[in-house]
Amino acid sequence: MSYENLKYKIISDSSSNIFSVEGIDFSSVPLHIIVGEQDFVDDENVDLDEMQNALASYKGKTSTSCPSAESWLEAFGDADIVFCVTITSNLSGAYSSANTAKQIYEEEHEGKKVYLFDSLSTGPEMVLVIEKIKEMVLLGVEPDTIAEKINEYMQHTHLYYSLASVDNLAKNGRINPILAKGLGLLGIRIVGKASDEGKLEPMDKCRGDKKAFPCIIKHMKNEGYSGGKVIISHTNTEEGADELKKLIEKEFGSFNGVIQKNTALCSYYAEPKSLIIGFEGV
Ligand code: X90
Repeated sequence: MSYENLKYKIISDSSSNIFSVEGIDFSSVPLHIIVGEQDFVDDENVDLDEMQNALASYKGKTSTSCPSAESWLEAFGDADIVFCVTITSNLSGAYSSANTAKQIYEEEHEGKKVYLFDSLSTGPEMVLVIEKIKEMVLLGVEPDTIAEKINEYMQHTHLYYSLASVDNLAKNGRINPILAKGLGLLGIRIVGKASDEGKLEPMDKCRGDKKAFPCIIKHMKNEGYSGGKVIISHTNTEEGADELKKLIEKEFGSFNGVIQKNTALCSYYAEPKSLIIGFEGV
């Protein structure tokens, strides 16, 4: 079978913070943020200010939920070749439901194929992977080779974060409660990374952005960063993202990337004034 005339599609869950990708068929499958009676669907219509207001005033337990297998299937549509990138399987059920959808899709449509990637990460690192898949699809690289190269590429991309609070992570059991204890001090930024297993690995406590940003730069250097692509995503801190961008320019000569906004899922866990940074290292 010639693979050139096949219909390709890239899909991710909404933790990637993007709803479209220029020049290729792409869909985002929403996670949900539940605040009491309110269900915030993380798609392009979500009102992030309304969500933050609801979160600030609601006193009960809040939570998130991952896409169902049905919603993944719906996103696969009628594509022949699907490349599907999910948030880390160690913190969410999204990978597992996507895997169920993959089994069903491949069984129901002979010859169609879903390549599923567990990012072991989220947000900006997923965007790097999506961009790399797109690049290869447009170059006409054979799908099996794309999958192989993406698995290799993911070994060299990294994710760091500076979090203003770990409350929602702790309340939802996404961070070790012993680690979380004492991290909630006002003005303290938690700088850390996505571990190799796709969990949060807090590394430093820094007082304010002035300390946190140089700390991120130090870690980027340790990961062998030397001018590769960078994506910064922020929750309500365009200023913070800009400041980090300038620091990267100063340290490495240029900023080879973009700044994005966290949408609902990432801004629920990376609370206001937090940043997430994905980059290519060694
Ligand atoms: O299935 C669900 O309900 C979603 C659960 C997601 C839990 C974690 C999201 C973290 C988002 C925090 C900083 C980056 C951490 C990366 C660790 C791999 C953003």
